[in-house]
Amino acid sequence: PAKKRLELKYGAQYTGKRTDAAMNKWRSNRFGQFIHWGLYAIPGGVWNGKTYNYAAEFLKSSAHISTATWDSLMYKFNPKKFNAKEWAKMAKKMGVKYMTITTKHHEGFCLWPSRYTDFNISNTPYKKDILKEIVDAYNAEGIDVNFYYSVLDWHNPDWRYDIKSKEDSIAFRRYLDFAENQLKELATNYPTVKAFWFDGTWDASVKKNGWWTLEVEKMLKSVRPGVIINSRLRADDYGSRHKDSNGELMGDYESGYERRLPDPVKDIKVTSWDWEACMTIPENQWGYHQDWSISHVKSPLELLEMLVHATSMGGNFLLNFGPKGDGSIRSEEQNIAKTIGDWMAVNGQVIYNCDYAGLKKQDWGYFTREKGSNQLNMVIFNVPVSGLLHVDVPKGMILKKAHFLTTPGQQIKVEEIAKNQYLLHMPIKLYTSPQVIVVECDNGK
Ligand code: FHN
Repeated sequence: PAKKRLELKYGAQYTGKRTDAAMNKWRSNRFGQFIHWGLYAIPGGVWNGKTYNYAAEFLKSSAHISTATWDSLMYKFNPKKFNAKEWAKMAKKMGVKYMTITTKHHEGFCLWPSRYTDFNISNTPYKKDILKEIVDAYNAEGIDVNFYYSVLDWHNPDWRYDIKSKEDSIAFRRYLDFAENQLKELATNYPTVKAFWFDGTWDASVKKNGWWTLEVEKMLKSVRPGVIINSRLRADDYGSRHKDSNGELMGDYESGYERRLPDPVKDIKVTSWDWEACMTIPENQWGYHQDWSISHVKSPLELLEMLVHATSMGGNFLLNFGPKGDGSIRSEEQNIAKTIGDWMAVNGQVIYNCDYAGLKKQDWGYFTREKGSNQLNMVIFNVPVSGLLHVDVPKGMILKKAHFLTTPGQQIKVEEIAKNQYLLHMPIKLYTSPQVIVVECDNGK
């Protein structure tokens, strides 16, 4: 029997993908830079000479540092080497179309001069509105800026993990007002903000207040029409998160893919909604950590493959950077940005504005395609020793001609081997970067 639909007051507000201009732009961006920057960048995972291997932005908790001690890091926040224009230029060269920055992470420190707390940038030796400098510099490069906001807050005494008493519910209500005021302040004072990226919403206290998550979604959308909200903000009447109790996605896109991607074969269902995956370069470090030898550090090629993988399944890829306390960006991150950017400068057309192509996944790599285009893109990460690339097409689709993106004059042999099955003959040699083949096709609609 069909499951009965529940009447929800705080559930999904609509079904299906948003198709307005703001959402279409968000989707076409495909590649974004995540920036985790806060007081945790100063110790960088090291406290009293001891290195803590857990995520650097959790050092306060890993090293059992008192709130008063941690908060006093504020008086050391003076990034002498910070240059917003350099950050934005690096991002532009890497090929990102948007950037999402931690306006406030779990520690509670605000990168903007919030009137609702003293724990903010204006009380640091730096004093100036660093968030504004960053927004302006990125916008000047044509990069959309989105705001990350942690609802979980280790600084604010009214924050609660759960509501177990009358006192808890009074304090937490004050906290929710505080957070909503801050969000309204951000949306009002930074009018170019394109999206809000919520985090720290998994605790029982938030789940018991699903009404607030909807109120915030509505408030932001009324202050900033078109603004985009990730699913992580939301909880419904029953505390169901991301998806409501009827299984409908809440917010505008699914943001549960963290340090992982959907399986390209088993999880094809993700292509029917908007989603974004966020990724760290080391194993699990978002804020700056001095010692990257403690885990595997992903190579530019691994990261590029993830970006293509996400695009091939209709998702965005948000790659994280953790600037240092002095405002500079570590050389490892600069090198990664450069290598990815060099590839994107040549091949970006198979990422931006591209989507799931509707073809069966093959071992050599990924398909991407611009909606409605008669050009199919193949991005090859694993070249078979035979040089033969297998392609199964949906019924009615015909592959006509193919060439490497960079050498349009040189045809690659397209051989039809059986009904709806082709082999593309790729020259056998050593390739040192992901190759892009563009196939002209007839969709046979
Ligand atoms: O605890 C945070 C973590 O520091 C980081 O901000 C990530 C980004 O998605 N979110 C939380 C863990 O889910």
